[in-house]
Amino acid sequence: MLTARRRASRRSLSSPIVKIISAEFVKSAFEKKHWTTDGLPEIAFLGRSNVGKSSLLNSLVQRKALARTSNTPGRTQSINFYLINDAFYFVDLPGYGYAKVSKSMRADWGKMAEEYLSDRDELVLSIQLVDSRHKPSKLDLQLHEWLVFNQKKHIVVATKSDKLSSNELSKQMRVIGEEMPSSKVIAYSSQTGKGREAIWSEIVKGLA
Ligand SMILES: Nc1nc2c(ncn2[C@@H]2O[C@H](COP(=O)(O)OP(=O)(O)OP(=O)(O)O)[C@@H](O)[C@H]2O)c(=O)[nH]1
Ligand SMILES: [Mg+2]
Repeated sequence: MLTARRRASRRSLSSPIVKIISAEFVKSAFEKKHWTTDGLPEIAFLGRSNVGKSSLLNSLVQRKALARTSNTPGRTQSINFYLINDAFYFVDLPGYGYAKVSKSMRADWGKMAEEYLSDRDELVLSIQLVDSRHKPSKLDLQLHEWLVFNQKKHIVVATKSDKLSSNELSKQMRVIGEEMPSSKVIAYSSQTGKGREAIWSEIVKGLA
């Protein structure tokens, strides 16, 4: 039988988690000409407003406030670049689907996001977030179909899983899986860290 210590070391050996040496906010871009230009690979975080993009990003690098989180949906309106380990970027895209923003702002979201997603050679993986408590919305499915149709490498992360019992979560994972059948779906909670290693493992694969 393995001792607890050996078990722990075996676990850490098999852990895909990247050691975070540095994580820094680099810039907010409102236009293409402000995107970064150093050619490092990028992982993008996409999802409706308030779904937990900034929280996921913070929890992956274990910094409480690298990306701003808030209870005010629609807070992140620019494309924000965070440099991790001087090696790659996490890119926090504005949340979509917030009803109270103006029509032109909603159109801007589509334009800005589609421009980034379709033109960006540095993009190696898109992480689409959906709320684990709900069936994916029409906008979630629209974005998802766009990613699939355009053959963009992506995974789906079902956030806020701590708000469901394990039975409810299994049911919701089935529901989400049925709506997004061709994609990997990972249940996640920024409160408990559930799913964090699995997401890192996909990021490492994306960067390879
Ligand atoms: N319980 C729980 N709350 C979460 C989780 N992830 C995010 N939240 C909360 O949800 C709210 C929104 O989270 P954010 O990370 O700011 O969401 P966002 O997608 O970045 O939002 P925008 O920038 O407005 O698009 C905050 O109050 C978070 O604390 C989670 O896994 N569990
Ligand atoms: Mg945010």
